[in-house]
Amino acid sequence: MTLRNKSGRLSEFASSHAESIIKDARNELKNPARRLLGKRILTLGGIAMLSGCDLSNDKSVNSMLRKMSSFNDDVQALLFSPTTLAPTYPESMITRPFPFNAFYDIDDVPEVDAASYRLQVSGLANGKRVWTLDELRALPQESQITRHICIEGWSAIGRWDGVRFASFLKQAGADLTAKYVSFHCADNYWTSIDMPTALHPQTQLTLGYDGETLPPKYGFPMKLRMPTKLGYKNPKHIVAISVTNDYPGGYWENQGYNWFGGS
Ligand SMILES: Nc1nc2c(c(=O)[nH]1)N[C@H]1C(S)=C(S)[C@@H](COP(=O)(O)O)O[C@H]1N2
Ligand SMILES: [Mo]
Repeated sequence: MTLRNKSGRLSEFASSHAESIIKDARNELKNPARRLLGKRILTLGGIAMLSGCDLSNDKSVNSMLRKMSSFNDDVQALLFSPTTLAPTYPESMITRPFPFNAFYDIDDVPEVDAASYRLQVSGLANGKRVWTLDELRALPQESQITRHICIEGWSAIGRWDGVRFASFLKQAGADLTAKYVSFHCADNYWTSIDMPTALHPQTQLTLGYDGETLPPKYGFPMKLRMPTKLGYKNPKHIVAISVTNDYPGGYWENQGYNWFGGS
């Protein structure tokens, strides 16, 4: 079987987890139309895999996969390149003011108390399990100026400052071979991502916005910033992170938004 991602490199993660990821996603396909879609995709995908055709060279397989990937999580995950970077922009292109969005009005943004804030890390992690804000701030920080794209039809460029999520996961003793990382938020929002995206170099545990402490409306005290994912995959006000092999879903994902939600 030859599974290749966008950059044409064999994805070991994709090969080793393909079957179980497909199984999990299939279980999630609840309404009849999506179930039918899933069935058809698995058949075509199965043929591609079983025939051992080179997915990066075979044009017809490629275009078939591209079509499927717009609505199929498994295929998107298989094609995700862990190393391809999202575009970055100069400071002059930052969108001001940066838009606010949530499943509620800006007046209802949760107020999280900095002093009593604790980040819980649970699941497949054998390192440190509770983090204070000061401990997170003491970790090496980096910045990115990237584009946030919301499925509701807007995009904006912002600067986010924080800790590279891959190094945080290592410090937290996370099992980096697990399939998912899930996030629970102070406003009861939740979402989850695949491990290759969690380890992507631009995936950031964000503590600052535009050089300032992350303001409440953008997710104080901490959010996850991923320029490779759509807005709803970027959780704000994170209070708990879990490393798991059990498909965690998400607030919008469970209402029909695509789970992979990215490039
Ligand atoms: N906790 C939490 N995180 C969330 C949401 C939310 O409602 N609650 N909305 C998501 C959506 S749909 C978008 S577009 C972005 C908006 O982030 P912003 O307010 O920083 O622009 O947050 C995402 N993360
Ligand atoms: Mo969004």
